[in-house]
Amino acid sequence: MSLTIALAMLSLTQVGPSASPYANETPAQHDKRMKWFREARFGMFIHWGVYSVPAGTYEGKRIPWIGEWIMHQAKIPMATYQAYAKEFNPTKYDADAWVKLAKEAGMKYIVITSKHHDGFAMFNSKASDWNIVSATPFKRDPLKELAAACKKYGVKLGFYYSQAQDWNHPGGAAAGGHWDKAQDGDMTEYIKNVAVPQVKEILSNYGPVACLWWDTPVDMTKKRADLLLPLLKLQPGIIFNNRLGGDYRGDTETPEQFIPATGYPGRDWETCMTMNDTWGYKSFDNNWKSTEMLIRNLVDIASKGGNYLLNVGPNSLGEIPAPSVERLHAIGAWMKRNGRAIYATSPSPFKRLPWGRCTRVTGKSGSTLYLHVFDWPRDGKLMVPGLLNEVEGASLMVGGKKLATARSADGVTISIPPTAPDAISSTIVLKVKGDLKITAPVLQQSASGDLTLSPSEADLHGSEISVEGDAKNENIGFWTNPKDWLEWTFRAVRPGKYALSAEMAGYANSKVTVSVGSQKLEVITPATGSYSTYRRVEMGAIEISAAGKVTISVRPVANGWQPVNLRAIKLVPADK
Ligand code: FHN
Repeated sequence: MSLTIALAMLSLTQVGPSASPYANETPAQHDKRMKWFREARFGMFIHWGVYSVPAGTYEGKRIPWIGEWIMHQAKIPMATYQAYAKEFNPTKYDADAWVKLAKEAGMKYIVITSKHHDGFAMFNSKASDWNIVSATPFKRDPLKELAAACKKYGVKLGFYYSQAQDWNHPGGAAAGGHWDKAQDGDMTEYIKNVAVPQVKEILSNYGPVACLWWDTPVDMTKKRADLLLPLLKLQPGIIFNNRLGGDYRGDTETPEQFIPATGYPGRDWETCMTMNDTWGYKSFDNNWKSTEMLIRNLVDIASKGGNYLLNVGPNSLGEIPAPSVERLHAIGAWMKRNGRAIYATSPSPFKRLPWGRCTRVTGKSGSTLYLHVFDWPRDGKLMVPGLLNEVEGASLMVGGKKLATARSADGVTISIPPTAPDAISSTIVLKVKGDLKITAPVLQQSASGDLTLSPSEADLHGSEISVEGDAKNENIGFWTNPKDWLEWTFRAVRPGKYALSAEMAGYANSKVTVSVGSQKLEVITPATGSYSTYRRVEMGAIEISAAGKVTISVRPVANGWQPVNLRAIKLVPADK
């Protein structure tokens, strides 16, 4: 079908819920469409635009916060901001080199900002002159070049498009607040006149588009979202995220700058994250995450069934910052050795492992468990707690050295060499027979009654709350959503009265309820000045009336909750 006919058909398409190209998709069709995404696990996010010219500095001042928001943060008038385009001449841009870099890092797809909130089209747009071909000395269309390079190297390409927030087109800044008369206008008109034609352009002129990455759906009513949704039909099979608005859930959840505690069972998801503290280039942001953290994040995400969309913010010359390149090379080297344990794997069957993470591939006769060991045990024994299956064999992923195993009522113990093959994360391949049989080890109170309930033993409920830090410095963090809560279950052996205490940290006083059956303690946590300054809080006393299963839960109190970090809760017999 020609493009003209396809577009004509689109204008006849009825809007409404049926405007979704996937409204009648069967589960099997959905799985087929999501297949590449589920296998990919690792992608490159690229935030690139005119904001790379000021690079975080305006009128001699370093503007706080993320670089691509500089126009908004410094309330830069439209005309002043638009003048930056004249200096945007990325002569060092080399699409081939970018795609090769992504591919060598082990990334299977790229998502680039085709238009961010500054409304600047990084492509040749007929819908607005505020685009890289018309408004800059560069004159080239970088997306055309990127699409060609992606095709050449077999890397999928997706487009980010800021549909609801556009500070340089009248009506586009309605949602994000505006500061210049020239921004006045109607949001629906902006969507009709700018967003709709531009989304048509990016979905028509660049070959296959693997995903559309909408963003900041402020004020995106269903009516407005329905102006955009049918356009996805221009790219059969395209994936779109959950940020379109209008209550459309899309295909993917998009946790930003964090890794959810348990992933999103039943939903596909992708954590997007910066390597420093900004998405768009800032000349003075040097707060780079370590390669160790990035690799472990990737492993952690894969172990929870998600993808890692890791950002680079090229400068105005078209160069990806050297610290990003360095890290991507290091990740690539690790992926060459361990990628088999990441791509196309399923989430871990274990709730938590004391030394690292697990990914798995399950077949008809058994499973291959990939054990990602972050903390290599010094005693030569790696315990896989609760695993009851018969073992077929164990080996190191790199080099294939066979490892002896022993099974006991507590799980499987693998004999390992004295030193870790990889300081960041070593992979052990453990093949087991039959359906997976795993028992969650039950925490048991000691005979003296003392019990420490550690973060990694907790059951976390919610979207953001998660266990942070390494084994020695664990805490429950990212507890920013007051709906999130947690609980511990243990077997009590010594009934009696217990004093409860916990170490907590946070910027402000906060209120939580600690419950044990019908007993409730309302606890006020102190403002400690930071999320890493902990103070012990005496929570009060509870009664354990009989030996057996006990559950202790901690929930935010609706009025008075502020984010806190929580370290282990301690139970000590009250008469001690
Ligand atoms: O406002 C944007 C931000 O600049 C960046 O693009 C991120 C990436 O997920 N999305 C928005 C904030 O959620």
